[in-house]
Amino acid sequence: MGQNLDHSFKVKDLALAEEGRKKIDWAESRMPVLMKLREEFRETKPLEGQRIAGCLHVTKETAVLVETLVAAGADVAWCGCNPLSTNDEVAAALAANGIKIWAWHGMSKDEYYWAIDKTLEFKPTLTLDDGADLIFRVHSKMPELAENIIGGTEETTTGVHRLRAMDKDGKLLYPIIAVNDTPTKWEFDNVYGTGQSTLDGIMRATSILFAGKTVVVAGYGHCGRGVANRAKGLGANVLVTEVDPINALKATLEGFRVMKMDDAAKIGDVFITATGMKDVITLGHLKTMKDGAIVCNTGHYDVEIQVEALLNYAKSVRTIRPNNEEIIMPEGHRIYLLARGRLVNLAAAEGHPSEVMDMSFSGQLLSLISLANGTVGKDGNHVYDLPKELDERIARLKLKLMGFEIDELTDAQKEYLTAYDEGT
Ligand code: 3DD
Repeated sequence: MGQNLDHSFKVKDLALAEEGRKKIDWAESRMPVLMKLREEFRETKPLEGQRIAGCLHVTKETAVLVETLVAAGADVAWCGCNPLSTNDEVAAALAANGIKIWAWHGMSKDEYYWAIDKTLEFKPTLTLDDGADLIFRVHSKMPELAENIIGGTEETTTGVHRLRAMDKDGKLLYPIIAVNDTPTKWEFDNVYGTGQSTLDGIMRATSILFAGKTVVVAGYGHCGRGVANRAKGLGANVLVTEVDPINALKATLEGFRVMKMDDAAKIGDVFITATGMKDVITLGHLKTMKDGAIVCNTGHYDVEIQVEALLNYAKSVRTIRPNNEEIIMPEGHRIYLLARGRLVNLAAAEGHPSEVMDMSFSGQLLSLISLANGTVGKDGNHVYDLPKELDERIARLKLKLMGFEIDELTDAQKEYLTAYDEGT
């Protein structure tokens, strides 16, 4: 593929582009729904004239989304949404293909926000976020940009929680579609994607045997449920900690032991936080853990484990394997911290498999098109859901491309749905 370099970008090393292109080609072969939609929208160009600023992990799957947005007519500028999650080969391939992208693995905090500001320099008409850092940047530092912004989308649970809070306080400067809350994202990406990719990250950073290990999963929401069930499938003894009684009850009835973190800390071998909350594993917990305990986080932000307190308290720290720091505690036991407490699935592996991102990113695409054509977001600056018919379009296409067929309701059955004159 020839190189198109007459645009602004900054990546680790453009020479990595060829390897990155192979990764993107591989992802395209596993994302049939997005590729099918790309064919359709390449012709109709529903995003013609739109300028999209994207802040989302730069992975091989994201590259398929970016190049689909361009095929649909958009002008795109991109940055990562986590300093540790950018795949440098993929970033190089996007830059070589004419994409304005500022992203590399291991960015400092200043470089991270510098990159976000670079994407905002081209005055977007649409924003795409994962964790809402770009949206927050517009709202806190450049509110004047909002007059050009038709709307935005948000990919992840914690980002949507915060945006709904802003909506409630009347603080949103433009409408947002909560892609995370779309069933074809939430029920699959969060459960099966997070479940598999989190264990993938742990395996790459430790190469441990899961069978027989006591795995403690903090949080039994969609993500935690996926992680717990995948670990169980590998033969681990899985414990769950929770603050929500309904989720805790679900975990119990699905066969997991539920207990307080204070108690789990003493017996766990591997700890995985998936709560979206801060201070879930504290220094106090870390002090009581067994020698050799492995600790990591799969939530979007790196606040779930008290990493700074741990590193300040440590007697010594050394990187024993990539994304794996051995911490000798004053008490004498060793703790293994993965990816410095940042999301282990993207920092130590490749994130979710392409097959689930296929649906999540089709939701992103259809959401952006719905904002651009005005079918969603015209009732004020609020958080909106993707219309059900669009969500079902993704599901139907996925099933068809997987080779499955489903039944359809007959007219009589449709009538029965709303009838109230028939009983048992
Ligand atoms: N996320 C997980 N895997 C990803 C991948 N392969 N590419 C891009 C992003 C990826 C994170 C988010 O899409 C989503 O799962 C979340 O809720 O953060």
